[in-house]
Amino acid sequence: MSMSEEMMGDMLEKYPEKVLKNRKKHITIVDTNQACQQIEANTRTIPGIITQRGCAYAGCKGVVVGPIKDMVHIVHGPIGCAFYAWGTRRNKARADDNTPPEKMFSTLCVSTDMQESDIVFGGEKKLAKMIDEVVEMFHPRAVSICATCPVGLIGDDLGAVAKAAQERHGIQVLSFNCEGYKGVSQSAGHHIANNNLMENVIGTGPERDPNDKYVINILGEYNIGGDGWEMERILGDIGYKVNCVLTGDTSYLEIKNLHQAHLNLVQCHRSINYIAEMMETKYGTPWLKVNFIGVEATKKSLREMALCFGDEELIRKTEEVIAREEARIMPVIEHYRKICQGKTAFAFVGGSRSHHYMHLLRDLGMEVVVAGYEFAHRDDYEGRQVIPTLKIDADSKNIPELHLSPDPEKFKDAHVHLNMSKEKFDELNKKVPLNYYEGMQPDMKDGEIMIDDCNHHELEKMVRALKPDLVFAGVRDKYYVQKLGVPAKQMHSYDYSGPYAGYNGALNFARDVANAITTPAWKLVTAPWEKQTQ
Ligand code: CFN
Repeated sequence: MSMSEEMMGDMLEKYPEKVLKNRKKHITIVDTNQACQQIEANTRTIPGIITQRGCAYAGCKGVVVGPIKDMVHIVHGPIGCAFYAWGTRRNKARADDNTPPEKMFSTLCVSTDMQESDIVFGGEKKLAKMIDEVVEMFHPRAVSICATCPVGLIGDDLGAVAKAAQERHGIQVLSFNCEGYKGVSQSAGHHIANNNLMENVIGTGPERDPNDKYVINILGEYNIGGDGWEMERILGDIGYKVNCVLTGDTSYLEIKNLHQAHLNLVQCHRSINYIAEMMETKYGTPWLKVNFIGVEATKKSLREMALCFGDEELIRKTEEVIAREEARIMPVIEHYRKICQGKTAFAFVGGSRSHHYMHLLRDLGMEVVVAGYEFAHRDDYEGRQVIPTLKIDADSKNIPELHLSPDPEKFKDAHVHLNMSKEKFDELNKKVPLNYYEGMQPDMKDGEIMIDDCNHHELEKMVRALKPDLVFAGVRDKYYVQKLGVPAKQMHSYDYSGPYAGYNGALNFARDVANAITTPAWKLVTAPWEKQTQ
């Protein structure tokens, strides 16, 4: 029996039989001889287990809709739901040419503060009044209403209230039926938010300017700790025009113009794949899965993007920026790498970051020996092969159309308009192959553990048994891990640090990781419960 199997047995033995059977399906010991190991994911957490997941409301209001800065977001529900979705995610925003300071509302926490009488008699009137007040006081460009659990239970008709308010005020009022209990995690809320934005906002702005070149959106980037700003810096230097970042530091106006881009980049696939796919169907906008977390991952993403546009000048500029940035940061990274080399980590974050950060940790010579997501779906774990079918059109210098979809059938007609010879493209494509696996498992090694919806009991057992040097987790598991004497970093909001994306992000991250590993503080900790048994 391998060490991993032995530890798993010990970890699961506490469970009643039914729970054990269920949890086993959510845990995989990686065996690279098997082409695809299945893992159960995106299913209901067993009641009573201390899960780290959030709810549908968190996924809709907290993740996708909340960061839109020029809208006022009304939480229809008890004040607690509003308060806990306020300000904790560190999705940074600032005024810019599109959004003056008086149209910035992202720091507000607005709620109908439902009381017992609202539950008994209904909350629609209170909500309608609140919309009127908000419009009068703030003059936002649009308003959102997000439902919490009790609203669904008492049956308030959010859609009708929103429609009437829209007619009264002449601005868009979007209602999201994202009651917390919908689905099994925040993932359902992402989907609800994606559908509404696609149906009612995206594409309502003016048409694309035909003279614009290299226009892109970054979908699934929320500017946590300023990540999106660092990506925009790099992409701007290369010559891309970033049309919209969805939804980090973004405005309602920019989302209306989302259809103007030539290419959609998808940073967090889990929360935004729906919009990427719907835009591909509706507007023919190709999308490319990227990862700007990690030096190597950033380089790969930049090269793939340039290849999508099939433009020699862009490829030259891309290499120039990569060389410039690497020359600047690699000596410092090398210094930190000496400290981090050979250390092990656990990564257990949300629905995409665990995999993204594996790349950056590898840049530092570290290995992620246990990894998992809270609410990802099977494709985020298992990966899928992406086979681009290219039809080359060497004459046109128009917009690129390259589809990187897992379904080659769907894209038999996909094509790239090249601004270089076909031979040159083939040569580059050999170096940077535009087909790859995305997903966690193909990036893991034999004997490493992949675990879905890991709970308090399981993580504690694994930390005790495998003694990692560092754990990347959320705010709920950070502190008990530290009480076990192991440093833990909160990878949802980066504690108070960041950005961690791109080149400057890699520097910040390397410094923070090296600091965490070398501080002697955690080794001096005795957990309160250990003291009691002494
Ligand atoms: S910023 Fe994103 S990257 S959107 Fe998603 S799946 Fe959450 S809030 Mo926390 S950090 Fe996390 Fe991802 Fe996409 Fe953040 S890994 S859990 S719902 N997430």
